[in-house]
Amino acid sequence: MQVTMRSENHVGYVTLSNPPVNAIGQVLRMGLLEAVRWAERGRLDRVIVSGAGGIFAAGADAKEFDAAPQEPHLPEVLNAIDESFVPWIAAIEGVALGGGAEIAMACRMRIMAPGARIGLPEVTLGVIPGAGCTARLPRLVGLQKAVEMITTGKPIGAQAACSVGLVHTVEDDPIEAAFLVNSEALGCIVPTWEYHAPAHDADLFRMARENLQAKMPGQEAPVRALEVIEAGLALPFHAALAYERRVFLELKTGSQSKALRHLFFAQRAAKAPAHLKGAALEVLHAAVVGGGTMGAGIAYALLSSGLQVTILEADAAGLKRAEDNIGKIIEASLTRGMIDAARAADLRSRLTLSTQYSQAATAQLAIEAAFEDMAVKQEILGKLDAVLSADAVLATNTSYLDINEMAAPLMDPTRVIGLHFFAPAHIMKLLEIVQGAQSSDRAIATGYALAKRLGKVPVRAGVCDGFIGNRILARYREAADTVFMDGSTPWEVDDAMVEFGYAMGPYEAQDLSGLDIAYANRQRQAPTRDPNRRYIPIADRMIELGKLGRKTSAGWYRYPGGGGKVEDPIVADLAIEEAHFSGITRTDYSSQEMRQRLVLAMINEAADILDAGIAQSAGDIDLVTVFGYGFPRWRGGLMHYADSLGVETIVAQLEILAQEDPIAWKVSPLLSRCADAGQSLAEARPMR
Ligand code: T1G
Repeated sequence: MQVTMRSENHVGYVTLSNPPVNAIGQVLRMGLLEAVRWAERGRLDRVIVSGAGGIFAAGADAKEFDAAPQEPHLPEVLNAIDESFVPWIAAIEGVALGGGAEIAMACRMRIMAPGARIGLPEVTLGVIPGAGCTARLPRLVGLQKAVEMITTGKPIGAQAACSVGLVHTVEDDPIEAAFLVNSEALGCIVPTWEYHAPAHDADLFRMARENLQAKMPGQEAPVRALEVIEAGLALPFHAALAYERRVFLELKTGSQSKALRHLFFAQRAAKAPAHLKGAALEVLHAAVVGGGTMGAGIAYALLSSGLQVTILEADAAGLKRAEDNIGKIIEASLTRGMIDAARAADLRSRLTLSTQYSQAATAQLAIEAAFEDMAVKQEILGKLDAVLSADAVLATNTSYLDINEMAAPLMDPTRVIGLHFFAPAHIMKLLEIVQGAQSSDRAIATGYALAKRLGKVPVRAGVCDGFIGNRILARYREAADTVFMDGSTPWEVDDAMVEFGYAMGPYEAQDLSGLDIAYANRQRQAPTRDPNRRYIPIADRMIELGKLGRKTSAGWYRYPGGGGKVEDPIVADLAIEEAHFSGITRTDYSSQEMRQRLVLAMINEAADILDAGIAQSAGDIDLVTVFGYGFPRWRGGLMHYADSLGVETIVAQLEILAQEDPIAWKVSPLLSRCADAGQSLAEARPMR
């Protein structure tokens, strides 16, 4: 039974019970509809509906989205609640999201527990609310708040919900409070559907449309939700619901919803493999070596998860820098209201900074976040190896380097893993867990447990230059530089990729991180680079010109006065000059041609990464590209997008490019195998 019913003194208690999150599937909908009839047969004074397991309901069962809708449909169930002569009161604990919030809105009253949240995250799954919310919510909270909640998908807390009129009161025990509601007062509350719809506001809708175009370009659901809200104002309530349903069903089967649901479930599947269950070391104290930008971000993330943290630095100057960096993050969190003064004090109370490795002796985990140099990292790991207990896990935050080589000199290389955080480390959700040839199950399991504790999305990566994400990034940048050299400019390439859905293009992004990082990697790779592979020298010229990016007020763009980016004709001329030296006749690429080349380059490289077993699955590569590199979520990640194009189409396009440059565009064997077998990348498994 997913809906239990009992009555006491003419009060009905209906409990939603479909663990773990009371997702609303057909069985639960049937149970709810039966509960309405049961309450009416019993002529109850009221029904108090709540959720089992400390959660009201997480919304419609997203696992049912791919199947044809089955009766009873949720709108009809909620209309039965809304129109029943027995008033329902929603007693909300935990979360009431999507359809869960819609159940609550169909009740006469809503009472929330202080820590509960209520929201409409449907647009994050590429759909719009489909059970009356676009008509009920504006009636309850007004247009402005309804538009904001539905188009952003962001939930709000109990006090905020009470202040905007979405819930009537906030009570420690919502069920008890619902029982105590005066029957006459309850009887005076009209059904939600009888509330007057707010007046249309043309300016509000125009500004909301402009805002969505600016903030969520390319995403269908938020724009369609706005359109349905607006259309609903001019329709009778039930006609508005019918229109909402039509749009919901249309979006549910669309590519963007499929892509967003793919990511939703891929993210939840990203957890430690079953064989690692129970293998993790319990971490209470962690050490971070290096208090630079990355080290401070990692330390803040560790502190925020409740750990004791020791930051180790080489000298007093390093300690000062570390203290300043961690202080900046704490201050920024205070300013943004993400933490209060008490929380800031708590964080500081669990932080120690020292130049003495002995201060980290009790740490169960140490993460080095020092300069990207093998010798430096080996020296640090050696010092940690000597001080920490034998079962402590040693991790490196290296972005590219070979952790097998790094671990080799240690007494016990099995305790070494890579924990590759992404800047800013306390905000970016991706964590690449790099498994060395000798990394023990305990070390890997500890990495996964840390990811869960930090709320990160863990993706296991094998050892290669750049692991998963940075290796794809290197190929993306090489393709961009080739297009730039052969007939474009950084700003045209960037514009093309922003049109694809990135928040910013590869050149603007590299100006943020600094051109010197990629330069150092090219220098490191130079001895082993394929001499027959075309090399694009433009980025090296930039280093010679001292154009390192924002940090030098000039990179691919100029940043006069530290302000916004300005195109730099000197940079554009570099390509013309280099093309002349190389005897190249430049081409005038269209935006579509640029996008195609850059995306195909990434797909081809990702296929090789998957084929080599560096990544475990295409879904993992989707998580890396979305959560670490800004690939547009509503396209589902790089490999989901590739499957939407079709592997055979991709191979055919690559083969055309391979005629131009057979080395750079060598078709990944995995793509050829999938095309021959009619297999998708989602089904592909590594050869090794
Ligand atoms: N459908 C199916 N399964 C769901 C689910 C859902 N809506 N939400 C969570 N799960 C599964 C999840 O896959 C995982 O499974 C387990 O529950 C725990 O989830 C009609 C049409 C509720 C805040 O978008 O935000 O309503 O991995 O790991 O961190 O208008 O889950 O254990 O097998 O995330 O404690 C709108 C999505 C649906 C909410 C809990 N609702 N869920 O977070 O646990 S559309 C949403 C969440 C809709 C209506 C429309 C979170 C959570 P497994 P978890 P958590």
